[in-house]
Amino acid sequence: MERSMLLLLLVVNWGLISGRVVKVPSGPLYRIVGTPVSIPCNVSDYQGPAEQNFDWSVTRANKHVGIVSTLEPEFSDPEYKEKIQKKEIWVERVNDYSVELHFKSAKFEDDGRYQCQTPSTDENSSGNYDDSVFLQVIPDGLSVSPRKSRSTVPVTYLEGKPLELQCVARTTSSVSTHLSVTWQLKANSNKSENLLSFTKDRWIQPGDLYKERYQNGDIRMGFETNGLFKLIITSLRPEDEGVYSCVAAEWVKEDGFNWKLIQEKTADIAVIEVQQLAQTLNVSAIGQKLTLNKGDEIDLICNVTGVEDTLTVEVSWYFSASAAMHPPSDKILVSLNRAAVVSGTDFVTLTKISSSEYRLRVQQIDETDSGYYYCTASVWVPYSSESWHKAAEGTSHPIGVNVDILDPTYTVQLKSIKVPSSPGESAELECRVLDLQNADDTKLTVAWYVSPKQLIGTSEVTVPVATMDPDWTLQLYGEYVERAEKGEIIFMKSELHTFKFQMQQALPSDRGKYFCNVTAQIKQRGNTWLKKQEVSSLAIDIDWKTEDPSLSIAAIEEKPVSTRGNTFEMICRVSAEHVEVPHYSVAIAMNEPTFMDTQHSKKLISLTRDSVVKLERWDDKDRSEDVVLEKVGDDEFRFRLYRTQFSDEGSYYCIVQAWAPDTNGQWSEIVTNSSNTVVVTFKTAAPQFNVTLQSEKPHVFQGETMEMTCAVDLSDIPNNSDVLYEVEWFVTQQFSNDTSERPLLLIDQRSVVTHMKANSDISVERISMHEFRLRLHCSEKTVAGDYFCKVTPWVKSETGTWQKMPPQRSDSLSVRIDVSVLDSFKMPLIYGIGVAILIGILACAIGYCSSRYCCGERITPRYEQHRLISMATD
Ligand SMILES: *[C@@H]1O[C@H](CO)[C@@H](O)[C@H](O)[C@H]1NC(C)=O
Ligand SMILES: *[C@@H]1O[C@H](CO)[C@@H](O)[C@H](O)[C@H]1NC(C)=O
Ligand SMILES: *[C@@H]1O[C@H](CO)[C@@H](O)[C@H](O)[C@H]1NC(C)=O
Ligand SMILES: *[C@@H]1O[C@H](CO)[C@@H](O)[C@H](O)[C@H]1NC(C)=O
Ligand SMILES: *[C@@H]1O[C@H](CO)[C@@H](O)[C@H](O)[C@H]1NC(C)=O
Ligand SMILES: *[C@@H]1O[C@H](CO)[C@@H](O)[C@H](O)[C@H]1NC(C)=O
Ligand SMILES: *[C@@H]1O[C@H](CO)[C@@H](O)[C@H](O)[C@H]1NC(C)=O
Ligand SMILES: *[C@@H]1O[C@H](CO)[C@@H](O)[C@H](O)[C@H]1NC(C)=O
Ligand SMILES: *[C@@H]1O[C@H](CO)[C@@H](O)[C@H](O)[C@H]1NC(C)=O
Ligand SMILES: CC(=O)N[C@H]1CO[C@H](CO)[C@@H](O)[C@@H]1O
Repeated sequence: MERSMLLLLLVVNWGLISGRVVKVPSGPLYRIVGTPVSIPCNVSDYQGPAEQNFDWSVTRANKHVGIVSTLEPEFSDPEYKEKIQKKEIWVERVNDYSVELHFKSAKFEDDGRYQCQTPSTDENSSGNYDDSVFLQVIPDGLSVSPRKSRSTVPVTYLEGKPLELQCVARTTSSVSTHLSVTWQLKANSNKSENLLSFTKDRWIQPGDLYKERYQNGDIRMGFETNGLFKLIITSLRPEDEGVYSCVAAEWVKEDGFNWKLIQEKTADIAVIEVQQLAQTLNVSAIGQKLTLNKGDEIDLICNVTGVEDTLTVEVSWYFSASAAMHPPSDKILVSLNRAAVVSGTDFVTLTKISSSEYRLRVQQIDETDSGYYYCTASVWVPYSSESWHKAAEGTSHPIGVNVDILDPTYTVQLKSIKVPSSPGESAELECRVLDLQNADDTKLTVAWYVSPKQLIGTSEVTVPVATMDPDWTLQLYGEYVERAEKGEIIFMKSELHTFKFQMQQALPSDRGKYFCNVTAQIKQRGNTWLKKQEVSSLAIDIDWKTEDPSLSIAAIEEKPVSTRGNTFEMICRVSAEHVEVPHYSVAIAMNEPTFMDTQHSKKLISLTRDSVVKLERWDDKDRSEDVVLEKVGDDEFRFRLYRTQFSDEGSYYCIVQAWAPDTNGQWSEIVTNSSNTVVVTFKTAAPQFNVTLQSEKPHVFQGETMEMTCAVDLSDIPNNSDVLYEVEWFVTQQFSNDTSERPLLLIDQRSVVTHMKANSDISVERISMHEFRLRLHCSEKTVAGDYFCKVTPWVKSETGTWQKMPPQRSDSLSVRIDVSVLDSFKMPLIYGIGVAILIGILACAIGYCSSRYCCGERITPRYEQHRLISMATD
C-alpha cells in the first residue's frame, strides 16, 4: 500500500520536474584567510541508487583540476592528492545525497571556481549534473578590544550605580562584510549570557534574560563612529556581577539573503563586582537617652551611611511607646519619600542636613511625647522609569526620650568680699547663683541669715536678716530695720544672679555665721508663686579676735659665722598682735653649748624702749666694744658680735617686751616673748680639756673641814701656753625642796673671788698651775650635797690675744657630812642627869672650842683682798 503511494508520488514528480538537480551555494563565497571553509553540495531528483557520488574540481587561473571524488581516488590532481594526505582538504559525506568540501584553513591561493559534479545514475540524462561556486579568500580585518587596556582586577560598584563599558570593534575587509557586536556576561561559573547585540542587520537585540531591562531602558548600547561600542547599565543589580566581554562577528550575505558568519572574535572588557546595598546600608540614630522638659524640643539625627548620594533614600522617623520596635505598625512621625517630599507638620519636621544626616525635630513636646524614637531608611533603585526596586532597608536603634517637668537646679556660693577683723570695719558678702538650669520661668530670691556668735555652751540660733518676696521687695528683721534705714546696711542685686549684703561698720554683736538661701519659685495660674527649690550656701564666719596681746619674734641669722674671729649678726623681727602702738625693749640672751636650758642662759646686752643700750652679763671688759644691739626698723633689731671667740659658741635668742602707755599715761609692759634660737658653732672645734673634781675624803664629820680639788687637764693645748682660768663652784642639795644648782663661789681669770652666798665658810685657793681647791670650813650637815666646778680657760693665742673658751664642768662630787661622836653625845638625855651634866659640860667645852675654831678663826682667803666685783645672785 505504502509502496504504491510512493510510486505514485514519484510518477507525479516525474511529470513536473525535468531531471536531476546538483546544487552548490550560489556564491560568491567570501571567506577569511586562515579560517576553515566548507562548501556544501547536494543532488536531488535523480534516479538510480540512493547513495550518490560527488566529484569536486576547481578552475583557477584558467586551469581546471580535479580535487577529490567520493568514488575515484585517482580523480585528484597530484597537487590535491598531497593536500588530501595532509588533511588540509577533504570531502565529507553528510548523507546519501549531499557532501561538503572542507578546507582546514583557507589560503589566498584557494581563490577559484569550485565545481561539484555527480556521475549520472539516471536512465535518461536529464537536468544538470554539476554546479559551481566562486570562492574568494579575503584578508583578516576584524579586531575587537577594550577601549582602554583591560584589567583583570575586579572593579567594585555599589548596587544601583551606573556602569558604562566600552569596546572597540572594526573590520577592514575590502568586500562588504557586516559586523555584529555582542556584549556578554559570564557570571561565576555559569555560561556566558548575551546582554545586548548590535546585529549584522544593524539593529539592537537584547539577550533572552535582558529583554525587560532593555525595554525599561536600564540596559543600552551606545555607538561612536570609530567603532566604539558602549554597554550602559543605568543601575547595577547584584546579579550584574561577572566578566563582561565583547564579541565581534563578521558576516557576509550569501545567496542574496542568507547571512553567513565568517569570523568571530571575543575580548574580555572588565570584571565587575557589585556590592549590595543591603550589606553596606547602615542606619543609626545619633543621640543618647534624653530627659527633656515639657515645652522643649526633641532634636535627633538619623545617620544613613553606606549609600551613594545619587541613590534615592526614603527616611522615616517612628515613635514607639516601648523599646520594642515594630516599624510598619508603630506611629510614623514624619517621612521623606522617594520624591524628597516631607510629610511633616508645624511641630514635627524632618530635614536632610547633610548627605547622610536626617534631622528630626519635635517642638513643644509634652508628656505624651515620652517614648522611643527610631528611624528607618530604604534605598530605592530605579528599575524602570515607573518601577522602583527596594534594594535595602535599615532600622536604627531606638532612642528613649523622657519628657518631664524638671526642677530648676543650681548651687549657691557665698563669697566674702570683705570680712572685718575688728569692730568698726566694713563687711561685704556676695551670694552668687551658679550652674543654673531648667530655670526658664523661675524667679530667684535671696534670704540672708545669721547665727550670732554664742558663748560656749549655749546652743546656736539662726535669725533672719532680710528675706525677699517673689516680687523682690525686701523684708528686714529686728535691729536691721533701723540700721538699713540709716544706710548702715545695704542689700543689692548687683547682677542677674548675684545678691550682695554690705555692713558699713560691724558691731561686736554682728559677729556670727552668715549664709544666704536662694529660692526658686515658678509662677502658677492665678499669679501665685510655687516654691520649687531652696538652696543654702555655706556659712561665712564674721569674727575677730579679742584675745590677749601677743608677740611673735623671729631671730634671723643675717651673717652666719663659722670661723672664729668673724662677725656674727642676728636680726630680731617682732610682730605684735592686739597691741596698739607698741614700743619694744629688747635683750639678747645666750646659752652656752653645754648648758642648753634657759636657766643657765645669760643676757648679754639690752636695749630699752627708749633705745638706750645696756651691757648686761657681758663680763668681758676687754670686749665691751665687740657687742652691739641697735634698732634698725620699727620692729627690727640687729645684734652684732665682732671678733667672735670660742666662748661665743652657743645659741642666741632675743627677748622682747612690748610696752604701751596705760590709761594714766604710764608705760606698762603688755607682753613678753622670746624668739627662736640661732646657734653659733665654729668649724674648728675649741681645744678639748677635762675638768675633774676630787676629794681625798668626801665624807667628813660635822665640824671638820671638807676639801675638794678642781683640776684642769688641758692636754690639747701646748704646755707653754699662757692660760688663765675662771672657776665656778656649784652645789645641788637634795634635802632642800629646791634641787636646782646653786652657784657658790667664783674665781675669775684675774683671780678675783666672788662669794655667791653671804656668810658661808668657804674659801678657795690655787694650789698649782691647773688646780684649785675649795674648802668648806666647819662643815655643817647643811653643806652636804653634790658639788661640781665649771672652768672657763682663757688661752693666749699666738697673736697675743686672749681667747675665752667654752666652759666645761666637772662630774659632780657627792659630799656627806656624818654626825660626829660629840653629836651623838648631845642627843639622848635619857641616860640620866649625871651623865647628862657630864656630857653637857663636855659638849659645851667642845662646842665652844669648835665654834671658836670654826666661826671665830676663819681662814681668810688669800685672794679676798683683791676682790673687785661682788655679785650676789639671790
Ligand atoms: C542543496 O544545496 C543548496 C545549495 O547549497 C541548498 O540551498 C539546498 O537547500 C540543498 N538541498 C538539500 C535537500 O539539502
Ligand atoms: C546560572 O544562571 C542561572 C540563571 O541566571 C542561575 O539560576 C544559576 O543560579 C546560575 N548558576 C551559577 C552557578 O551561578
Ligand atoms: C553602623 O553605624 C554605627 C554608628 O555609626 C556603628 O557603630 C556600627 O558599627 C555601624 N555598623 C556597620 C555594620 O557598619
Ligand atoms: C554616621 O555613621 C557613620 C558610619 O556608620 C559614621 O562613620 C559617622 O561618624 C556617623 N556620623 C555621625 C555624625 O555620627
Ligand atoms: C535654707 O535652705 C535649706 C535648704 O537648702 C533649708 O534646709 C533651711 O531650712 C533654709 N534655712 C532657713 C533659715 O530657712
Ligand atoms: C610667743 O611666741 C610663740 C612662738 O612664736 C607663740 O606661739 C606664742 O603664742 C607667743 N606668746 C605670746 C604670749 O605672744
Ligand atoms: C677627758 O676624759 C676622757 C675620759 O674621761 C678622756 O677619754 C679624754 O681623752 C680626756 N680628754 C682630755 C683632753 O684630756
Ligand atoms: C707637757 O707636760 C706633760 C706633763 O706635764 C709632759 O708629759 C709633756 O711631754 C709636755 N709636753 C710638751 C709639749 O712640753
Ligand atoms: C618642802 O615642800 C613641802 C611641800 O611642798 C613642805 O611641806 C616642806 O616644808 C618643804 N620642805 C622644806 C625643807 O622646805
Ligand atoms: C524511463 C524513460 O523515460 N525512458 C525513456 C528513455 O528515452 C527513450 C527514447 O527517447 C524512451 O523511449 C524511453 O521511454
